[in-house]
Amino acid sequence: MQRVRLLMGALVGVLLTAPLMALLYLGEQAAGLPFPPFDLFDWLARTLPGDVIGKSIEVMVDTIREFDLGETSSAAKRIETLSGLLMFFGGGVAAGAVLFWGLARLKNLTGAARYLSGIVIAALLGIPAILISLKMGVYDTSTTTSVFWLALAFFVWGAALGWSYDRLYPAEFETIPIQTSAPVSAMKINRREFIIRVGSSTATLTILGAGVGYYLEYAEEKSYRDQIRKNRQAAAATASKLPNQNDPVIPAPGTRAEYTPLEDHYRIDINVRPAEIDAASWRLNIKGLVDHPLALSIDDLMNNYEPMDQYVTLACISNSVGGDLTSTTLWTGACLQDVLADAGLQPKAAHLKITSSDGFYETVALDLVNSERRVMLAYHWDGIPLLYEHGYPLRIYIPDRYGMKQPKWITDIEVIEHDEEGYWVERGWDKVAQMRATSVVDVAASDSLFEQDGVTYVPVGGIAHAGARGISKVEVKVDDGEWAEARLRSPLSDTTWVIWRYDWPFSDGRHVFEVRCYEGDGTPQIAERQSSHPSGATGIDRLSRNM
Ligand SMILES: Nc1nc2c(c(=O)[nH]1)N[C@H]1C(S)=C(S)[C@@H](COP(=O)(O)O)O[C@H]1N2
Ligand SMILES: [Mo]
Repeated sequence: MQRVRLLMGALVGVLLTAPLMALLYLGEQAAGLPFPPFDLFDWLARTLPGDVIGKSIEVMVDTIREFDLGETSSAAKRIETLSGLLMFFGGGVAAGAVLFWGLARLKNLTGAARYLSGIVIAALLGIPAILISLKMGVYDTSTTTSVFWLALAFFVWGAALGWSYDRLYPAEFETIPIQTSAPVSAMKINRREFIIRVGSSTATLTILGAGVGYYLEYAEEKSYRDQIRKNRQAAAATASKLPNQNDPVIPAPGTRAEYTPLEDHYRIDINVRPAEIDAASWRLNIKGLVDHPLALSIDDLMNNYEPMDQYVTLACISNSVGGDLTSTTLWTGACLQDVLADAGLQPKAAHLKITSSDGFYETVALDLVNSERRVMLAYHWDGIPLLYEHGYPLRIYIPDRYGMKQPKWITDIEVIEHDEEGYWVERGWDKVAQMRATSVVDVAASDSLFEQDGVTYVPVGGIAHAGARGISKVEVKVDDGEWAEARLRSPLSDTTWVIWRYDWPFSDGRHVFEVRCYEGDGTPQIAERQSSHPSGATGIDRLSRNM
């Protein structure tokens, strides 16, 4: 009997948690109130031990590749979104099951005590949820309003659980042993009716809440996209052509885009949903060991410093050889050396601790900043203000380092004396995170064969990248042949990837294409296969094709 109660509790949990989530979502979309499921996910991602997180990311990335779930970083965000929703939903269903099971054992609890039990269970779930939301979320509403709203929602939900139990299993039937089967079947019919009634009203609430919430989110998203389009049009007027547009080396058809369309740029961060910072009230605080602490607006950064344009290839340290967690676009920003000069560094200043609105942080050595004018505080990508997901309004660029060293959504730069570990360094990743030299075969374009002097060629191509160290040579090996030199297209800048191309005399059958590269100073890339943890993936990329 207790098992049946447990299942009934889970069912009621389903029926009541769905509208709870839908209404919380509606509250978020309509009034900027907290939405705990995503906060819960983000909190877990920050709190669980680094190796657990590392392992989960690895499994997720492998799964996405294995099952071809599309571009890695957006598939990962979809999985994370779904996990947040499912965890919260699972918690609600489990609470229903536990409550019903408990009340079945405590037979003599009646009326009010049952409601109270529901509210206690709700509090066990709700109080942590409220605390986590307050800690994690950046919401429009005041703390009091947020707490009141969440407490009310959980209270009503818990009371509804208790009430459902009381209606399904009236106290007077619990204590008297049932003699005949007539009341039992009557009760069963009542239960079925009750579930159907509750189910249809909560389904209506769920659909309404989620529907209106989704409409509001969609409308906001649309106006955001319209804004981006306007920014684009304004930028297009002044945009210049890519610097290598006349290069004779044309990428083999099927090679990834040399300049990544902005909407395809990979995205990796510790948030289910990106921070949406209001730039009008936002300031960059420069503090610590400085003579003049600064609070710069985005206009200050754009107007008081000569804008720097740099084509940049960014890569995530979690990227696998040949993976898609790397992209190239045009970054614009202010030189960090110039900004720091205005703050006036004190003699003991040695490191910069950069903090972001999402709780992310990293430390950069001043030695590096002082020796590298290309380190910049970037506010534009592809000629327009950074998109929310890429760090609006401000992020840093540090040449030759993986993305994990380069905070988005920056709010503070504190000048400090002693080095500190950054977010991912504390979780076991490489302290320096210098980009590895890697080369990738994107394509052996057997549908783009061409003939020259009576020989049929198949264009083979891909990219090679070694951070800011440049690429001097790329070589290709087909099957058991010799390593042969590929042609290199001049890159967009000294820090972007290089497109290579190799036209191979076609022969049909199955062939294996391998590639390796050399850094600017001739250092060969690491040929040994190594996974991305903790210092970035290495190894020879190979592509096997039937032609
Ligand atoms: N504030 C903040 N900055 C961050 C991160 C983050 O989680 N939070 N992730 C870093 C990592 S691991 C990478 S790979 C890059 C990715 O930048 P993108 O999403 O704009 O491509 O952002 C970096 N900066
Ligand atoms: Mo990353």
